Amino acid sequence: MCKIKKFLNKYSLIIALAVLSPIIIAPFVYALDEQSVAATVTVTNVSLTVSDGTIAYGTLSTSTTKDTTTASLQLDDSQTVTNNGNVAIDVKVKATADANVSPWSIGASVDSEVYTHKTCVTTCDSSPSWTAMTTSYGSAILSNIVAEDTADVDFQIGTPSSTASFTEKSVNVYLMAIEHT
Ligand SMILES: [Ca+2]
Repeated sequence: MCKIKKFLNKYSLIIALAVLSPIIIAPFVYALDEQSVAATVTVTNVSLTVSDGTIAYGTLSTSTTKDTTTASLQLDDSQTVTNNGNVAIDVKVKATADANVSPWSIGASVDSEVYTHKTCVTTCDSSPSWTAMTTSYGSAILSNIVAEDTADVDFQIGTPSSTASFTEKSVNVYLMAIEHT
């Protein structure tokens, strides 16, 4: 009995460590087992610019059209839309509703005090297809312009068949980018 007690006194520290060791080691094993996931985020930026942004149709007779294509006697002044956001965009257009245009109003075809303002986006210099604008944004005229890409738009004005107003009109146009879906 005395021998056992001496043995326990001598090796008690070793026995204690042997029992505790799994508890002490285990946390360090789990702490080393760490992995990371690299994560980034960017907020959508929908943005466009139009260059050069001005069209001077000049002085025209009644019931006359003039456009920005390179066709004979036309202005060769296509407008270039640039997607300077970070997502693909569609582009819509509308005509001004400003009082400056009065007594004219915009229509699908010219009439007395009614003018037209139209857009074309494909083969406009050779066989244009003109789409009439209104004072509201309608269907997109350009679709899926990717970031940093450009697209050309041509415009055509049509003067009223008759008018009582001979002052210059600011027949301005607005373009809006929406995220392509
Ligand atoms: Ca211009």
